[in-house]
Amino acid sequence: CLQHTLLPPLTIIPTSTPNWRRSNCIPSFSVSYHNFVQFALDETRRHTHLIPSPLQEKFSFMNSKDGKGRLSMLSFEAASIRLLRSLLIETETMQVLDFTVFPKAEYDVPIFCANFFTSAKTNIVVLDLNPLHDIINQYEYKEKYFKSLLPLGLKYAELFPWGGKLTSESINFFSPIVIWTKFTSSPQQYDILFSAFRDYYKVWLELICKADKETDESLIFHNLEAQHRYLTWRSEKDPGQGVLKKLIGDTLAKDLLRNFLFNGVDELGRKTFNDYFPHYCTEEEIVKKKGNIVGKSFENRPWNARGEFLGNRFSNW
Ligand code: BLA
Repeated sequence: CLQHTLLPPLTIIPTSTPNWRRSNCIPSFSVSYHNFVQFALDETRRHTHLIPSPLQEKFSFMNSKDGKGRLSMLSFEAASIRLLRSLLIETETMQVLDFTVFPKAEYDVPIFCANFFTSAKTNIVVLDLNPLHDIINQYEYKEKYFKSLLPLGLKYAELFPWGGKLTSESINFFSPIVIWTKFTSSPQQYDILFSAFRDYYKVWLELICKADKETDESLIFHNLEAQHRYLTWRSEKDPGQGVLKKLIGDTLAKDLLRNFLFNGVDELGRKTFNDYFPHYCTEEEIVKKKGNIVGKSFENRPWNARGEFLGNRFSNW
């Protein structure tokens, strides 16, 4: 879309622009997440050798059903990385980045997670080093990976206010340095978001590069099960599911979720969603019956500056 270059940067072409409608191209949003992915790949290659994943053959590019949006997928593996994958969605009305890196089971390093949903007006952002194990009750795991990162988290917690209530279980997958925020679209915010993404990715790369490879079979299994539990949660409850289904239909969306985004959910373990999250089902039923928002919690950031959890210590690990 050459006309993008003629526009001031960081603006949105009104959807009524006749040229745009005719040329069927994606409007220029305030942000493009391509740079984010490019940065991550370049930075990873400075540390390790990336090998294209076998998934790349099947998942690379898709048009949305209406032909007006596109989905671009990339996936790689590396010595200590089971799967690095990214999904970019660009349509007339939204830009989405879902970028996640899963370590191999020999490493108990957190999962790198960047989920950015952008529409003309609003942005929904999760950026985190999702802990593999329980950090609310397991002091050692929190100390091992997050103690030294708290200043980084605090810096961005000031720049990005807490995004408000969220599905209660999600908090078990988040770390004390999670950036969970919503903001109205503005160029400055994207600059800060890009800076946060770079900082978080760099520290994650350091963690994975310095991590000791586990040799104890039972601990490797423990890591594997934790990853399977994470995949089970996300493939079932990802809030992006509805959007994906609308874009590419139920069957392709399910395939994308289970075989690409959360690849491993059908192979790494046998436990089901109910096995891992029995409490959730009961709660969801209550929510459905009462029609209220029992399932959402944490109006405010539930960690203090020392990374101590302030909510009730319920966790269903
Ligand atoms: C909303 N996305 C959300 C919310 C969270 C996340 C917490 C707020 C709603 C809620 O509490 O569920 C993200 N939740 C996560 C992440 C984890 C988690 C990263 O538990 C990790 C453990 N988001 C995407 C993609 C799309 C997307 C691919 O990742 C679209 C294709 C969209 N996310 C999206 C939309 C909303 C949302 C539209 C608002 C809808 C809603 O609130 O349910």
